[in-house]
Amino acid sequence: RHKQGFTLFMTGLSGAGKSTLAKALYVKFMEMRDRPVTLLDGDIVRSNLSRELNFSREHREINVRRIGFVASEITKNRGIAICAPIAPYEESRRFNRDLISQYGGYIEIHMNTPFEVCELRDRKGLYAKAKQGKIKGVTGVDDPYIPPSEAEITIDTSNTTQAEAAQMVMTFLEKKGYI
Ligand code: GGZ
Repeated sequence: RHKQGFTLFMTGLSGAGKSTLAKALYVKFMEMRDRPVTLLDGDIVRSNLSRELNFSREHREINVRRIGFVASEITKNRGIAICAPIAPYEESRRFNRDLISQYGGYIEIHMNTPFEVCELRDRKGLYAKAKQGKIKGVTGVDDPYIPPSEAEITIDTSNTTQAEAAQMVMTFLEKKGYI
């Protein structure tokens, strides 16, 4: 019997822990040797699929829908897609949910680590640059992040270890029969 495909769609601020969790889950699914796994991390998509796009609302929505389209094809073919863009707007998240749900599972994971913690981590110096006025329109600083209203899983990495966060997702997937 074939299990259905599914998409894990992480959303949250830069520094909230999306990529770290996405990579940990990617490794876990690879080790299962069960189905093909595709990681669509925000920066990888930006430098390949969405090179010409900027960070305006319009372009962010296009970027997030592109990710959703690729994930929907993977899900249709019974694969596992792990997506990790900021995805700050409800419209494109809703669009992806409706699209992907036609073919398999759509699991939205809201990384709701507080802004202050993301800012302290500031791995890529994004928030420092925003503070110095070197870049404008940074999500959480002077650009909006609309929290999802119906996320399947919510994770705050300021009070959860990496292992715990990954386990929360695996437990959810087992309970729902996706793995
Ligand atoms: C937010 C920005 C911006 C602005 C560049 N706002 O930590 P990072 O560096 O690697 O992750 C961020 C990434 C966000 O791209 P996404 O494609 O995930 O965003 S969206 O879903 O809104 O399309 C950050 C970097 O790009 N970055 N400028 N102004 N993040």
